[in-house]
Amino acid sequence: MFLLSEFLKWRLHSVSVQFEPELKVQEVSRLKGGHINSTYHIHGMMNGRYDDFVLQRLNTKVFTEPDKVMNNIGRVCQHLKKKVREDKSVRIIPLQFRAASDGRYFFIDDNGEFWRVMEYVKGGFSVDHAETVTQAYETGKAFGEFQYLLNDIPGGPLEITIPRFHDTVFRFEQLEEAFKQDAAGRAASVKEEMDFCFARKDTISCVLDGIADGSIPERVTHNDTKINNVLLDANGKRLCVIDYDTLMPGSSLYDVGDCVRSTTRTGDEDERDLDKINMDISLFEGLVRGYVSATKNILSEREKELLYFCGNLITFEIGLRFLADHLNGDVYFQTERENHNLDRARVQFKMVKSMEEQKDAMRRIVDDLLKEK
Ligand code: GN1
Ligand code: MG
Repeated sequence: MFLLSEFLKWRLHSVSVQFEPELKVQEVSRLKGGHINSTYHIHGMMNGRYDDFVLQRLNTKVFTEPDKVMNNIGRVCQHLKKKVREDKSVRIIPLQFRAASDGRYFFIDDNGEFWRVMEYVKGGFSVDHAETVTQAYETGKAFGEFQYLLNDIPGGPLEITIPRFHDTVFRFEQLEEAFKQDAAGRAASVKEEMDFCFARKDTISCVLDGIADGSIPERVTHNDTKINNVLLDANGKRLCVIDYDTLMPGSSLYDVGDCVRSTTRTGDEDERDLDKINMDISLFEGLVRGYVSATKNILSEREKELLYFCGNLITFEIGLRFLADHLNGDVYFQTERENHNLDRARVQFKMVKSMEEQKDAMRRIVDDLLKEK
């Protein structure tokens, strides 16, 4: 648990009352998990009743156009609410944002910081990698359902809030540039990691190629489908998909890929002991089973063909990003220790290796699941 300074608590209180003027804050704690925004759990008393909510400061260096982020979120929430009303079999509940006293769903403080408030989903918990096949299945099903429900969102494509976010070729170029610039003087110490990346450079354009030739449709995608962005209930069933900031036009394969990266990993995203890191094939099976059961009817042939490989691709891409940030001096992802981003990059590359070794089994599993009725 992080200890918050009295000043920060006071600040969080003064922002909270912009959304809930009657609120008497009782407890504030930091919610861990994200590398970009700062997120807090507020427990308070309002009109004689206890209430809990999530207060979040958006990182506007990363999300440079927060109004566009909120527009996308507004559209998606509205559509999801309609779907949940219409179809009682839908399990995932949409996030609920609270309006500030001026009616807007955010508040900008005197320092220009961008804040917003969401309902705290009671009884929800998350894990950083799957502990059971059921958790893997529920995660795949949650993101599959999310994608399926957004398949017919009206009003055209969402806004692009971070251009080229999952453009793996661009991410590779960014790494090359970071290596060349060597801003933090770390290039000489990552030769082995760079060799690993260059050896795989020709495998990274398949999704972009598919989007360009039309065989892969651009959909409404979540783009940050880590397992800890699904809340599970006390019975381990999917309850809610969270973290809507990177909702954008994208490929379904990005979302499955990031899900595979986090869900099937046998250790933490920043584990230092790489012997603990592998891709667990039974978790992969559970995850794909859940995802396919929700999306089979909307996937194109090319999406199906690349389903077995997208975990490999996105894990590699996120490894490139962590390594680039290490070379740039840790300017993007929040870090808590020396070489934190390098440790994270190494875990991703170990996962890529493990997936390469299990490629045939992964392909077989996907093919079999797609054939099942
Ligand atoms: C960041 O902050 P968080 O954990 O929600 C990042 C994702 C990465 C992820 C790696 C906007 O997400 O793209 O996959 O870290 N978000 C952004 O864990 O860059
Ligand atoms: Mg995120």
